[in-house]
Amino acid sequence: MDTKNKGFNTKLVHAGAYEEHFGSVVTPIYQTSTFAFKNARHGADCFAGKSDGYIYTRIGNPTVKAFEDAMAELEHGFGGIATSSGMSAVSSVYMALLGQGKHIVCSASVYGPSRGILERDFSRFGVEMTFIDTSDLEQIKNAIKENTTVLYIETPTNPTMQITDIEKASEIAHKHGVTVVVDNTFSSPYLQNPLVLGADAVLHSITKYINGHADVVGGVIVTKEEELFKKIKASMVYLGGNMDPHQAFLTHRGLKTLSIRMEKAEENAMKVAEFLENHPKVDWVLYPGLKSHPQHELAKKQMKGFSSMISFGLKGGIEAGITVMDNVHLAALAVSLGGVETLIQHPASMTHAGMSKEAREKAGITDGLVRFSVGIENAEDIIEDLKQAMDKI
Ligand code: LCS
Repeated sequence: MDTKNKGFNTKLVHAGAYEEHFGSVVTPIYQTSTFAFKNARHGADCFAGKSDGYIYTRIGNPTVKAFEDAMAELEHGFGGIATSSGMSAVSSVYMALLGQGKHIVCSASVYGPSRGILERDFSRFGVEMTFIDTSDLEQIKNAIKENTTVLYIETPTNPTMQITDIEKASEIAHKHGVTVVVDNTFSSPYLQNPLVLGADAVLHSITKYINGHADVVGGVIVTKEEELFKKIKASMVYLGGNMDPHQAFLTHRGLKTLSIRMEKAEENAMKVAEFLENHPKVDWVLYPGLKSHPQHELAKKQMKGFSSMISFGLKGGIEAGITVMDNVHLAALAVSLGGVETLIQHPASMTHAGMSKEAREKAGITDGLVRFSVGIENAEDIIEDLKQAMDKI
């Protein structure tokens, strides 16, 4: 079914599923590593890009392609590249766009390993890097140098919830020929479309909202143009970071309910954020949906909703945070986010433990910060769980 001119929910359910599979309503799992060519000429044509046939699952697979096409449509891009993990998406983009003597400008507060792989690995190959608060456009202007090739933005940032103006940041970057990449994991295409706002590539850890059920690890990249698509896809294929067919099947199944999951999670998150903001033991709350969030107006303009990630600090600092984390019952004390279940975790000792304390403090990831991923349970049960845990402080 051609879903190009259909609404978002119709795309969620039907996009990508237009190939003939014996009338199967759902794209089947093509659990095969390789594909037989019709003859030698056909094989040569597939490799030369003159025929559309499949070659080898690391390069392409119908189940994976259905998911990639759906994501490309939802993100308004040229094409999708599904990967084995979100980090595989991040590293494929870095591998394609960075090189010796090249420079990347990156949000200081991003998912720990997205920064860690630059500092630990890409630095060994002569890549230069500057970490800044990309929500401050002046800092972007000042950080771009002659050899800058990439502006890498996470918005909202993990876990500090800073919002970067994608449209304005892209304008600045494009004046200098810099490629803009946005990690859209915290928003999903339901809430934010970076390519429409001016970015050149968007990526996701599909482990989070896209799949939504905490049972798959994976990633996806969507580019606006064909040229960039080919460049990143080639790096992904050589790195061997492809998504496998079973992963793609599960992820595509999860994707179909993205809207209704996001709506419910956001409705719950707003209630949880308000509860936290009014609780006497809470020092501060960061949720883009709260008027107190420093970029609330920008979030309203750029996003269709505020997602369901909340960071907060307690007056009793990290000790109080540990009491809460050790005493919740409904919320699981676990990393990851964006699933149907509520999770709580401590970035300084968990997701961002790989960063130096100094870098964390500079990025706003303080020891007292507790991160909460609100699920789709009943809001009153999530709040009751937090309340009884906070009573123990
Ligand atoms: N980008 C963002 C914004 C993320 O939050 C994560 C993972 C990744 C990329 C990497 O994706 P993965 O390889 O794990 O699929 N974030 C995690 C987190 O906050 N807790 O655990 C994983």
